Amino acid sequence: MTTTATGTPDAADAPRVHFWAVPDLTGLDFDPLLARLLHEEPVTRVRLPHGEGHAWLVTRYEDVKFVTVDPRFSRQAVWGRPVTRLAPHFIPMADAVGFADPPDHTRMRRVVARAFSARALRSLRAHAQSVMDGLLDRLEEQGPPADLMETVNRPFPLAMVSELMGVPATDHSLMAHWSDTIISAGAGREASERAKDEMSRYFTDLIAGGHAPDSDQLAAVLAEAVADGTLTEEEAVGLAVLIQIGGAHAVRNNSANMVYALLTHPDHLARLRADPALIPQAVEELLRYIPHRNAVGLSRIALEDVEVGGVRIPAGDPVYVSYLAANRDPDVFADPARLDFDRAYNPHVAFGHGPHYCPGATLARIESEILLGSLWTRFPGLRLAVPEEALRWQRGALIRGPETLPVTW
Ligand code: FLV
Ligand code: FLV
Repeated sequence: MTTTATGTPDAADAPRVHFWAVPDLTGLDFDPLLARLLHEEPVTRVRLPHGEGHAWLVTRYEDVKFVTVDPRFSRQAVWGRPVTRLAPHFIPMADAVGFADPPDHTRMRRVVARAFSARALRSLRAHAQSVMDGLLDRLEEQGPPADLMETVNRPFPLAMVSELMGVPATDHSLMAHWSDTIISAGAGREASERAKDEMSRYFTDLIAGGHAPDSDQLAAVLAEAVADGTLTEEEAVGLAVLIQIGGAHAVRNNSANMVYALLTHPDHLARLRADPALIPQAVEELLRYIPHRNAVGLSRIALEDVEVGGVRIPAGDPVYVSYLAANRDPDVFADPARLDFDRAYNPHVAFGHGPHYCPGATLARIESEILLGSLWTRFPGLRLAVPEEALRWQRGALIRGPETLPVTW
């Protein structure tokens, strides 16, 4: 980019603004615009279906990492701005961790870390296997064919995050309904905002009630943090809502995409079944390979002029990073479009990077490992019950996944 004699950027030289129509994609197809921008315009500008104006989009691995750790890019400054975006509404509440910068952000995350301690995770791993075994018992009783989405991929992560949180089983379906409505771009702003209100009221009561049976459970940890003044009630509720949504909705879809990937890559599946010790590494590669979402999630605002990948981003402009594109950067990942369980070097950013790195990453990994390690052990002949072309994929989604996963065995 050239500058004018006065040193101000010449607007005519700024990258042109691409309208990102965000098509409903099939299977694990990679968004063609995103692929093209990574290779041709790694720091560019986009306009998304909702909000106003344009935002910068950063796609190269090193640039993505740079933006996510540099405090000159602020999440807090996004709140209240009509930044161009995929969803009609914002997912996090005003005081939620998603919109916080350090040091507030650090204070909130420290509280959550207690519910994700090594001790809590050990106990969650044991719980995960017993929940999975119970779901597969029921699947066996019911007999083929079955929708794996309905019988396994939905209830499993929902039960796990609810256990972490301290939400009783009787409220699981309520949680599923709220999470799906809030995280859908297609449900409309009104329905999503109403679901957000209802879900926050639920967590306000759960936290205030102090009903969590175990002091490690997040509702109890959050209640204590509110009581001792570490968190405001709004911050605690905002944290609970984001963790419940991420834990139930993101893992349901991502783990369903993993099952789909294996069902449609028979050689990969055969290797995993012959060598279960390979599962953790396969899960890492699937995390890298699966295009988890449509478009991009939450932007950051440049607090001052910052140069990214040789391009000057002016103060005040919103900036998105694409972790999906970064995971396909050929400078980091050899033959990035290939699903390769032997990939020796795989520093993927599927869980994000920097302060906002997913707090549930370890739990999500445990859940996917247990899912892939149990399904074919229990049902060796498990396969799609319909031709691959007949599968239907969610439309208008933020997080991508199949509508149903019909299988037989
Ligand atoms: O927390 C965020 C998040 C979580 C997630 O599980 C998936 C996402 O796409 C996102 C996101 O886009 C922004 C977040 O703040
Ligand atoms: O997909 C999004 C998302 C997911 C999530 O689990 C938490 C979030 O805060 C978000 C978000 O803010 C925007 C998304 O598109």
